[in-house]
Amino acid sequence: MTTSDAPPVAAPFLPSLEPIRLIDHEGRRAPESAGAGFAPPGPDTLLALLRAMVVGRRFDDQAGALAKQGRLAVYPSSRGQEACQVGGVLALAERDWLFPTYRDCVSLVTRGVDPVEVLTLLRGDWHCGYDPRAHRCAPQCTPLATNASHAVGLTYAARRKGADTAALVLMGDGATSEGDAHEAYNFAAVWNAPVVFLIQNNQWAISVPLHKQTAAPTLAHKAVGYGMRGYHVDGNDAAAVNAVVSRALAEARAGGGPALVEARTYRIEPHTNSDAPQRYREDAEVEHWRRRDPLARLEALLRSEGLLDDAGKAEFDDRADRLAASVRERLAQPPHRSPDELFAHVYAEPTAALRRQRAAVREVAAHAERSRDGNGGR
Ligand SMILES: Cc1ncc(C[n+]2csc(CCOP(=O)(O)OP(=O)(O)O)c2C)c(N)n1
Repeated sequence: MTTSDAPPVAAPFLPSLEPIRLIDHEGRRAPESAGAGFAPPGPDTLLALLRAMVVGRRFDDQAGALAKQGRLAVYPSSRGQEACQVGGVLALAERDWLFPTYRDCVSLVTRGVDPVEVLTLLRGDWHCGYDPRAHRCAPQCTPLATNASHAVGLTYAARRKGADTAALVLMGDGATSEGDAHEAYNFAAVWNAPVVFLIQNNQWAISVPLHKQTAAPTLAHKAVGYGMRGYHVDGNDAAAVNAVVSRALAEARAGGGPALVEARTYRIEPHTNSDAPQRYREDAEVEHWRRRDPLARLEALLRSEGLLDDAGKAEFDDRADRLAASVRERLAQPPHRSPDELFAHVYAEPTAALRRQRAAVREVAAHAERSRDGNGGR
């Protein structure tokens, strides 16, 4: 029996400084010590991870091209971060919920949302673009970290109703500096909510590097202060992300509480197509991370172990090309929406201010219509 007044030790929560890695940079199985007791997924899951990453990258390239053509207003690329998004989403059960950010279009495609619906909002079309309930995917959030407390509320409520629902929250490193992130971590731990926060640490919050955001040894260490488990994983190793998130979700479902998983990765492309990254980061850094490509790493492993050959890879590429062609075709025409629709679904009952704004927009639209008719007659 102890008479100490000291609080319980934090050691069980402590993440490793070295990221958990199951496949090394060259595509070989990493030594067991690097895997921290995690086992790589079996062949079927490894193949599914690569297939989804190949499809995700092709989708991402296509979306980038559509932004260049002006068919999308903006596009935040996922290139380099596919292992995080795919590894995390493939750990979810169908009944679970996904809470993505603007960066995470590839996670939605992996979850099975129609890629055109994923891009609907970014082309200035109808609101969220997909039905969140149908896919159990929350709308992509643009305000940083607001999705985190939504996930805590949803899973806490589901648990009280007796449902076995867990949630995966995707966040960036910059989002961890927001008050909303702290509130969500705290209440998730206090309420034992079955939520896994997967931080894609791509090392930049637009132009702000990680060391200007935090003095913590790793972002995963932040978990300790809230009383939840923290895991630090190689975010370019899809096998490791999948294994760690799968275990964290299973522990959360079994009543073990939430977890914070930091996946260390890198954003290869600009923050969005309107960013100029050469103003704040070195080309050499980008090149270093380009050589750590998550797709190449898993492909090398699968080929060396005889699980994938040229024909198998060509099948993945074909699937990806077909998806891109369908997106191109279906987004060839610009959307025709009434500006009036901006005001639909903001509140169940529009406020007085919204009604005034809607009336003002209607007036401007009517004026534009009249002048178009007038010009047309000349
Ligand atoms: C609450 C809030 N503050 C500021 C912004 C402006 N903003 C947009 S993206 C961004 C950086 C986000 O970085 P990070 O969380 O690391 O995500 P990444 O874009 O790198 O995936 C900022 C500050 C915002 N969207 N929301």
